[in-house]
Amino acid sequence: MTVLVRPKGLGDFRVREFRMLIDGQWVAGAEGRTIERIAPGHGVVVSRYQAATRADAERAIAAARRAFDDGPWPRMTAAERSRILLKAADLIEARGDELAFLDAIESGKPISQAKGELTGAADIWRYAAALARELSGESYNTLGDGTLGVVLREAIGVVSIITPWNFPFLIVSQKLPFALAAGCTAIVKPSELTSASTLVLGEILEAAGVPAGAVNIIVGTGPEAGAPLTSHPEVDMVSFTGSTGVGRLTMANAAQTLKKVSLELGGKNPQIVFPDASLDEFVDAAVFGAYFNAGECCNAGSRLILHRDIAEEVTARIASLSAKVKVGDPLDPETQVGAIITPEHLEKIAGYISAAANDGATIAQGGAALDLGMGQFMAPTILSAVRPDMAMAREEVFGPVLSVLTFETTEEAIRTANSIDYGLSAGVWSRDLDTCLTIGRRVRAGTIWMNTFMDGAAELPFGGYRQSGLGRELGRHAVEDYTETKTLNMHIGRRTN
Ligand code: TXE
Repeated sequence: MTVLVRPKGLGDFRVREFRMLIDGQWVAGAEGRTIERIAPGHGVVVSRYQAATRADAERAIAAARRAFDDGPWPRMTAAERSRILLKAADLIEARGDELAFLDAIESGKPISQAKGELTGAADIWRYAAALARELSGESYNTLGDGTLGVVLREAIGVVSIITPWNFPFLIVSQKLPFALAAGCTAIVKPSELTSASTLVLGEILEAAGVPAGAVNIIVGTGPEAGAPLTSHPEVDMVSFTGSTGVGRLTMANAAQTLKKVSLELGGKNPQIVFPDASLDEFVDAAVFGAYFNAGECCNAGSRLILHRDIAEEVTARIASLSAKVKVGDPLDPETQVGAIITPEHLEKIAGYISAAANDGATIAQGGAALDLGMGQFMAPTILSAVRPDMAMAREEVFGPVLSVLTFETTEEAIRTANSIDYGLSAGVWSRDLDTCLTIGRRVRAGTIWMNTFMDGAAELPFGGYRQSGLGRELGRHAVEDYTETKTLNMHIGRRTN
C-alpha cells in the first residue's frame, strides 16, 4: 500500500497576479490576455500571468539588444558584474521560502525538495559570480618575429533562455547567471505552467542592480512567446531545456540565422547493477532516482538493468520500499512524491503503463492514478519483464515509473544501455573498479554515476550525448559557452614582407 498524504488545501492563499518584465518595466501583454495556473496538488488557480504575444517577445528582444549594444551591463568590469551576481545569490536565499513555495504549488513538487533546489540554485549563482572574474583568453608570442596573437573571449550578445516546468528555479539558474557573468543580456521565457519563481527572480535581479533591459522575462505558450525567441535575427544564442521534440524545432528555427544553440533535452537513464554491488545502498538510490520529482526529471534513473542472478530479489526489495514512499500534498514537509504536472500528463503516464502491460510487462507495484480528493497523483510504479524494444524501455515517460530489464554479460548490459536515442546519464553499481570503469567508459552518456545516483555540483558539467542535447551546462567552462572567440593578430613595428 502506498502511504498517502492528503492535501489540506491552500487556506486563505490569494491568487498571485504577475506582469512581465520588459526593459526594466513590469508591463501587461500587448493583447491583455492572461494565463491561469491551476496547482497540480490542490486543483485551484494559484497564479495569473500576462500572456506574451509575438509582439511582446519582439519588444523584449529589442530591449535586450539595446541593453547589449549600448547599455552598461556588457561594459562593466567583471568585478562589478560578479558583485551584482553575489548580491542576487543573497537575495535568492533571503526569499528562498517564498520561491520554494511558488515552485511547490505550481509544479507539485514536495516543499522539502523545492527548498533544497533553492539552496542549490543560490550556490550556482555564487559559482557563476566567481567564474565571471576568471573569464580570460590566450596570447601567443611564438608566432614569429614581430607577430603577437591574442585570443579574446567576448560576450556572445543577446541570449534567449527557454525553460521547462520540472525544475523552474534551478534550471534558469543553470543558464542565466553564466550568461550574465559573460556580459550577455537575456530574454527568459519560463514554462507557462510554472513562471512565478522566474518572475520573482526578475524582482531580485532589479534589486541586486542588474540594469534595465539586461534581463527581460516574458510568459507565454511555446508557439506564441517561445518560437520568436528562437528565430529572431537579433538573438545571438538560444539556451533551451525541455523535450527533445521542441529542442529539435528550436535548432531548426535557430538554423535560419545560424545562432548558437545549447540544448538540454530528455533522458531514459539506465542503472546497471552487478551481483557484487551493495544492494542495500542501491535499493535506496533506485527508489530515490526513479521517484525524485515524481519522475518528472530528465535524469530519472527510470531504466534498471539488473543482472539476472539478483533481478528477482532486487525487484522485490524495491517494490517493498516503493510502497513506503509518501505520496501526496506538495506542501506537507513529510511528502516524498508530489503531484503530476497536469491531468493530461497523468493520462500520458497511465497510457505508457497500460501499453507496457499489454505488451507483456508485469506491474510489480503501483500502476494506477491515486485519488486524493484534489489535484492529480500517481502511485510509484515498477514494471518488471520489460524488454529493450518496448516503448516503456526507450521513451521518456516523465512519471514515477521504473522499468526493470535484465542482463547476463557485461557486453549485453552495455548494448542495452546504449540501445536508445538518449544519452543523458547512467549509473553503475559494483564493488569492482574494473567493472565500474568499463561501464563508465563504454556507456554513451554525459554523466556516469558509480555507486551513487543523481548527485551533482556546480563544478561538474551537465548535459547529454546524442538526442539528450547539445553542449554542457555548469562546470568551469560554463561562462565560455556564452562567448565568441576573437583573434587579434598583430604586427609589431614596420612590416617588411
Ligand atoms: O516540454 P516542452 P513540455 C519532456 C518530458 C515531458 C515532455 C513535454 O518528456 O513529458 O517533454 O513537456 C517552450 N518554440 N521534458 O511540454 O514543450 C515551452 O513553453 C519555443 C523533458 O513542458 O519542450 C517551455 O517553456 N519554445 C525536460 C519549454 O519550451 C517552445 C523538461 C519546454 O516545453 C515551443 C521538460 C516552441 N515551438 C519536459 N514549444 C527535461 N529534459 O528536463 C514549447 N516551448
